[in-house]
Amino acid sequence: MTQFSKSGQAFLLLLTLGCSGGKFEEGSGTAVLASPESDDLVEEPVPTEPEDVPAPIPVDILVEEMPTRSTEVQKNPLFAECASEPDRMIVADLYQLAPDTPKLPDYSLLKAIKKICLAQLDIKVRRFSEGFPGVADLFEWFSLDTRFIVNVPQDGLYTFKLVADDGANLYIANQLVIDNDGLHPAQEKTGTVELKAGDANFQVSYFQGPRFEIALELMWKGPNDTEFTYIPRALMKRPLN
Ligand SMILES: [Ca+2]
Repeated sequence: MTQFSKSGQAFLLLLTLGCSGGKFEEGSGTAVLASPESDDLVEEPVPTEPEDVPAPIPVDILVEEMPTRSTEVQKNPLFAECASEPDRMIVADLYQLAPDTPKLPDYSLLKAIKKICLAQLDIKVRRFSEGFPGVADLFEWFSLDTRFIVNVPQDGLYTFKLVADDGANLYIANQLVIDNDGLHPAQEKTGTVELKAGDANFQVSYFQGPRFEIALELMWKGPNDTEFTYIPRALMKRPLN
C-alpha cells in the first residue's frame, strides 16, 4: 500500500470521526490531522463532494494484509506435531544426545523425548535454530529415528542417495542400504538395492552433532529413471507402529 493511500485512509477516518463527533468546523475548508509518519500537524484540503468519498477500510483488514516472515515459518515448519499434520507420513522419534556423540546412537539405550512428523526428507543444508514443537532450544546433539512405508511401484533395482549433516543411515526392511554415519558437514552417499513391488518399511536414522547446520535429503532412482528425485509423497504411508 502506498503512503498516499495510507495517509488518505487515515484522513478519511479522521474526517468521518470528526463529522460524527461534531468537532469538525463546517465551512473552514481545511482539516487538521496527525501525519502517520510524525507528530507534526498538517493541513489538507477538505473534499467538496462528500458523496464521492469511499468508506474507510476497517483497520483489522489493513493489518491482515501485512503477513510477517515469522508467520510464514510457523505455517510450514520442518518438524510438526503428528496429530495436527495428518498429511505428513514420515514419523520420527526425537532423542537428545550427549555432547560430542560421534555417531548414531543405540536407540535401545535412550528414551525418546517425543514423536514429530515430517512431510519429506528434503532438508537441504541450512542453519537450524527453530527447535522442535514443544522442545525449544534443541539445535544440536539430537537424533531423529524416522520411519515410513513406501509403496514400491514395480520390481527392480533402486538406487538411493542420502545427503546428511551430520550422520545418517538408510535401512529398508531392516537391511542397511546406505551408511553415511559420523560427524561431518553435508556429505552424499549412495546405495543400490533390489526391491519388490508393494509396501516396504523404510528407516532413516539421523543425528545432528554441533550447531547450527543441518541437512537430510533422501532421493531415489527407479529401474526406468535416469535422474534422482524425492520419493513421491503419494507413495508414502505412516508406519504401523
Ligand atoms: Ca551439524
